[in-house]
Amino acid sequence: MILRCGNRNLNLKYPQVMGILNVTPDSFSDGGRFSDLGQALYHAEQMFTQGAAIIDIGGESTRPGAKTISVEQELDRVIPVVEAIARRLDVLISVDTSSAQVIISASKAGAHIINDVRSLTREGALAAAASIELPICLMHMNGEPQSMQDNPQYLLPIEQDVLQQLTASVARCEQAGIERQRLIIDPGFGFGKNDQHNYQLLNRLEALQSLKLPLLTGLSRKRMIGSATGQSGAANRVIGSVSAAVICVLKGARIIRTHDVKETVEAMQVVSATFREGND
Ligand code: 9MG
Repeated sequence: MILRCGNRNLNLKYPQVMGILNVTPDSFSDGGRFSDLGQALYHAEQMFTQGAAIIDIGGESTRPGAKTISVEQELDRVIPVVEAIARRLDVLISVDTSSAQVIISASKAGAHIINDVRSLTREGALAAAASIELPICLMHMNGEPQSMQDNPQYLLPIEQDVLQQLTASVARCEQAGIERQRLIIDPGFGFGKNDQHNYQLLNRLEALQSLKLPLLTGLSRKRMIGSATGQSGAANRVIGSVSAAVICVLKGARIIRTHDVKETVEAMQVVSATFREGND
């Protein structure tokens, strides 16, 4: 299966790795703008060399309890990085945003994919996404990042809730004129889900294949990995994260969002070698 990403194609017959590039101030050691850009480029280049097919650039933290920022701040952080990467690297650029203005500006600056954890629910985002021609990743979330981890509850089995919400998001997009072949779905591990919800969802991930859309997953270094391994520091969760990524692709995921590109690419190379020997 091929996903058209602007003027580029992404082959989803085999799993692809999306490297995470956070451009929030706390992700840089010094606050100067110029060096921020240099550091972002260095990190992007490193992930590209390690085999990332996509770099996902985010200027607003979506961690539980994270503060929202103004659109101007987000544009200021994200757009120069998109432009610089588009000029220098032959890699697909994804922009992690919920803001209509950022969606439009990112597409003009050279982005190939929009990754919205809020599934185009912010004001103007749906119309903005309809006005561009890029793929959009729609993610399941229960609540808002500020409060989503305060005792999350589900009335349905988790995979059914996720499937229902994603089905509704897809229908809403199609009604707004966003072609189905532009959509990617994501169950949103860690977004309004406790550890048990997350592992139930991982166990039943194949249920999402009924939507027949490309599936993206992001479990990299998340708390659910630490809860199984006992590793409290995020940087010590690499092996657990790669293991979870392998489970995801065996259950249908084709894009893996990760901090640890080298390790994840190697694991995906083993999965791809196995897939290549299967029946087409
Ligand atoms: C921005 N972001 C953080 N976690 C994510 C996840 O699991 N999926 C997607 N699509 N984006 C995420």
